[in-house]
Amino acid sequence: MRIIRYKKNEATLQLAVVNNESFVFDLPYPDFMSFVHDAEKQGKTVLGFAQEFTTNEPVEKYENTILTTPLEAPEVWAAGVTYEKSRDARNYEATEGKLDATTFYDKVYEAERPEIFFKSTAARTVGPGQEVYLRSDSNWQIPEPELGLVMNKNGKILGYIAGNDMSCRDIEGENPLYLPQAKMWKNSCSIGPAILLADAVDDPYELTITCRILRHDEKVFEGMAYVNQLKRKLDELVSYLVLDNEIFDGTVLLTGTCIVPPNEFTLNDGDIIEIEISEIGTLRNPVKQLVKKESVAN
Ligand code: DO4
Ligand code: MG
Repeated sequence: MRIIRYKKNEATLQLAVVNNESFVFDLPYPDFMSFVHDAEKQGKTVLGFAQEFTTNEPVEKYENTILTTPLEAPEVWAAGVTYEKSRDARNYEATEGKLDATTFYDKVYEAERPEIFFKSTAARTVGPGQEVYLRSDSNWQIPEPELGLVMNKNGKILGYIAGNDMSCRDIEGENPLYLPQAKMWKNSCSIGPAILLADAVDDPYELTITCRILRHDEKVFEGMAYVNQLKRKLDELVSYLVLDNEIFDGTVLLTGTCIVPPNEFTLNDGDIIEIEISEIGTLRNPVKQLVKKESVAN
């Protein structure tokens, strides 16, 4: 059971529930968190409450909707180096390919404390079909396909979402202190296409993630991973995020990447990125290259 927002008409974004047969049922709430709060007020589970609406007449099939972000996440946080694949890729970019070197990425992969960083705000986060941007001062940029956790302000996991932690490998590789610049700029984060309700998932570690990159209608990259390759537990990542911290209803935590395109690959203007997570759906975004201005002051 999934929650989406779709364009009802030019002026209206409609919250809706999608059942397992891909039928869409409108929800009379302005946003996901209002729906969750009303379920709680009535002493119902979010899944049980959502199911009640699926006895209505469906309004549409999922594939016919024009989707937008299923929620305005006030903040998006991200965990890093949570999969072996990410550790190896970070080592490669930080050491100019000397794979036998031991770095702080090895240390953080093994350490008790995970790497958690601030990734995005609602204004920088886009949804299905919207452009993600390539920053103008990087020549080595990739998507990072990640499982996202949608939480309430207490860190309770309400659902799962696909996320793209767009990243500049050259900027981070030059110096880890450049991480915020390697991770955060206009349209550098995408989430969607739906929130898979946590109560509807038996085992989130069984979810699979696939990433495809299309260039001029040709597939130039495809990679696949299992969430059970994650070094840490999802609850463990959440517990570090909320420790002595205030988060807000609808915060998203991306849980790290396990899919990295080959080292010689960089995204181009016009590429299409598809991130598919089983049971959640496919998050599809076109890529746009930002053009360098004459001076950073302009
Ligand atoms: O240390 C950099 C962040 C790595 C990351 O974003 C990831 O592993 O997904
Ligand atoms: Mg990442």
